[in-house]
Amino acid sequence: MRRITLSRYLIEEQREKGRINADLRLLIEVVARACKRIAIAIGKGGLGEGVLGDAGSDNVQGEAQKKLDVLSNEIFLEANEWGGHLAGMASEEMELPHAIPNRYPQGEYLLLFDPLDGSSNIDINVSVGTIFSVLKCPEGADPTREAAFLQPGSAQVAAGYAVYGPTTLLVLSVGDGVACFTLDRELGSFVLTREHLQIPPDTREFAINMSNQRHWEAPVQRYVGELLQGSGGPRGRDFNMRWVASMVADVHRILTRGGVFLYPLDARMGQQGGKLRLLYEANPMSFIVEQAGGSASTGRQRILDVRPAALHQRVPVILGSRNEVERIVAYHGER
Ligand code: AHM
Ligand code: MG
Repeated sequence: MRRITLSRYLIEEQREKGRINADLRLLIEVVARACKRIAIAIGKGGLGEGVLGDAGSDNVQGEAQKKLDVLSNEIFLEANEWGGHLAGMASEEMELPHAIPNRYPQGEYLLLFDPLDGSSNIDINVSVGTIFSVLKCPEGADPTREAAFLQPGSAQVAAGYAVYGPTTLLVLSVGDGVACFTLDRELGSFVLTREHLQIPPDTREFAINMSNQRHWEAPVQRYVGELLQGSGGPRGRDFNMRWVASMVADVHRILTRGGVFLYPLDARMGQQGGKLRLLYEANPMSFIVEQAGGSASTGRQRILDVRPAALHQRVPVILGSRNEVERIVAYHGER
């Protein structure tokens, strides 16, 4: 069997397809290496120093940080600042963009990331992940300021995520479909295991935190209510529900067998606009989902078209199988 490593895949994307340049290839290789280090730390669990438990600090969103949130953020910063491929970085765990130290050369790309997504699953041995998004730094923009990062998701040049589950996977798109790599732990390299991932347009599976039901808006109440009525209701069939509470794992299931994921607006979050962050959660996941033939919407607008106003802006997220997302968007329009 011909084994295609991530390095070879990227070289082919650069040389044969001309989709990426050497700097973007390096950037993705460095991100993959950082994900490997995070996977190793997670794999140690309670045997590792400073892996499980609370860090005793809050991030910019006022959420309690886990030790692994802090560690993963440091791994990402350290791995990415010296290669010369980046102009700047921004993270869920940092209020302001991270400047590339002066002693290193600067590149043309901006890297945005959620270093450890699904924090509530860290200590219980359930899948967590890393999400990343790559933008170009606009000509003349200052990459130490948030304005440089406030670009719509449609401007992303690459996006991906790692899932740290029973196997460690890296799912990637450089705008040429979606490919999935599995970490070969003996060799220490990511190997291509699925290419041209496609999300089926129809599904019988949905993912939502049902405990928030009483706070949802009417269109989401209606949609989920119809699903719950099963074969006796307006949809005429039964639906299954799954909620891992790690967006990476929930989205990965949808990329594998279809489904729809919702983190909708909630009456308690009116001001903040949603739970999930636009720039380093919703946008990269929406890029991947669209590249796999699915759809991603806030309910009122395509996520990749949202013009960001702030680095840590939040949005409602509805993504996955195209026909279900379209139905939910239509319900929003009927109000
Ligand atoms: P995090 O970035 O702090 O981990 O929060 C994001 C996570 C998503 O991975 C997941 O979809 C959601 O929060 C789970 O929310 P809930 O705790 O309501 O189930
Ligand atoms: Mg997150």
